[in-house]
Amino acid sequence: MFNRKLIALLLASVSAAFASSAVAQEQPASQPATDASVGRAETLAISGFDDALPEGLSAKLAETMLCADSGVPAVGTGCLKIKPTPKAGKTVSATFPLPTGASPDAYAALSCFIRVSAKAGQVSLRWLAEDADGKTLFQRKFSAEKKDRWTRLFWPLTAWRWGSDRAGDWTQVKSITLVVESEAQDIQLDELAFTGSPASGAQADWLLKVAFGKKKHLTAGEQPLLVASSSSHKQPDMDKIAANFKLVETWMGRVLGDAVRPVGGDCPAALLIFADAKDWQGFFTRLAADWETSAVSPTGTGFTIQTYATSTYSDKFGWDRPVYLHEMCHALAARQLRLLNGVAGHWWLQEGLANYLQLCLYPSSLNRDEFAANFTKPVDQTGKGFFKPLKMLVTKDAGTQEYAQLASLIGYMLENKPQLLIDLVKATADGKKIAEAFDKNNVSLDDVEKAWFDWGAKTFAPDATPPNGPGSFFPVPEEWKDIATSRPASLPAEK
Ligand SMILES: [Ca+2]
Repeated sequence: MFNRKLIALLLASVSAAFASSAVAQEQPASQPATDASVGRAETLAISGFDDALPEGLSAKLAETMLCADSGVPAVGTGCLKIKPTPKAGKTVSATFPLPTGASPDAYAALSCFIRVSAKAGQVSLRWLAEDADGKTLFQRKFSAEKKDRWTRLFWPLTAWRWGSDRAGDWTQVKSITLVVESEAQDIQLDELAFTGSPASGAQADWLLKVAFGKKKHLTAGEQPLLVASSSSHKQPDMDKIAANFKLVETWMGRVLGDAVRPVGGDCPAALLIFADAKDWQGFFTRLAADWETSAVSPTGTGFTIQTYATSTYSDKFGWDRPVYLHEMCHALAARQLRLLNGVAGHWWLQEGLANYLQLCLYPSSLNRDEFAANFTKPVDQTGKGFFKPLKMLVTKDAGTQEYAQLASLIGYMLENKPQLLIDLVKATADGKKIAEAFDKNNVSLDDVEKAWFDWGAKTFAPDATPPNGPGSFFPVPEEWKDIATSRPASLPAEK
């Protein structure tokens, strides 16, 4: 089976020190910042908190008030005080709608002055950037230390993590929410704004810096695709991997139709290739530090987070490594289809697509006899068999043992129910119930399970002819027809 495990980054609190990506500037209380230092010309002001509370401000389990009398405000005549009134197990937060028509993607960072008061001496906080439905598209953890003076903080938009609700881009962000995640007497804010001009390619530059630092590396591919490697790959190899990436993008565009709705901005679909497992796992440590979360290093041979696919160099495979294709498919499904990686409900489609494509091009990844043997007995409805009831697969973030079934399910839908697959992807990406997609196509989950099984029993019957030579599962997609014929007859298996 595919030797790939999903281990997510854990959302845990880390050190009190500000990571390099949240830049602190000290601002003495007696010296309010000037307009020049705030850079007004390049600023999308959310509020200066001088004359009135910002329109639409809402708070959960907190009082919000203007305060002009509890110290010198950072800028102007007033600031905002958030006074938590916490309840066990409930979230303390304050939400700030953005000005109508504002688009934060035109700015480089969120910025504000902050001053906190807490018994612990510091407060754990998190920004959420939300779409029109209030779903989190981006998030940024940070902590603020108790001080008697203002600190100005910047959070570059390149170093915000995606949320686990919805994939999107900064043009869709309609509000930001400050979540208070530890005890605090009060939190004061001033001059809340998006600021600075984003450099072209900033997201890719940030990613390469986190991945490789000053280490020598090669890159290939054109935006939105990026392949980068600090390992033994030579440039011709890099170009071949990038060309393969492009074919995945073309294939996805052809078979997924109007489910292709890329996130905008300069967010790349990337494949990062590290020299060895240690270097690879170091990337997740550095990434977690930049995001101020803590990381659990992945095991196996590849891992994709957001639109960032990662793997290592292998002498055995060179450029033509099955796991590269697999992870590139995950990265593109996130960027082009807005399917989240490592999130229940999205998982079965992500893994179905990646494993289907892997089996199309690298059939040695799985033994065809497993299908032949298991399509002869009914699906065990208790979920203990090789194949699981579909109702158990579509809601989970499960493991590698279901990859083969998911690949066959995608294969079935692409051949027989392509519109159903498109509608399932769209409903999932939009956070809707997948029942809507089944209804629209006049089928039920049970109908699909039965039809998929009957198709599989026929397609993988011991006397059926494999579509692309012995041991193959599915026809080679047209994008790879020329390449597939020039490949060695039997590539090594990656298990
Ligand atoms: Ca102010």
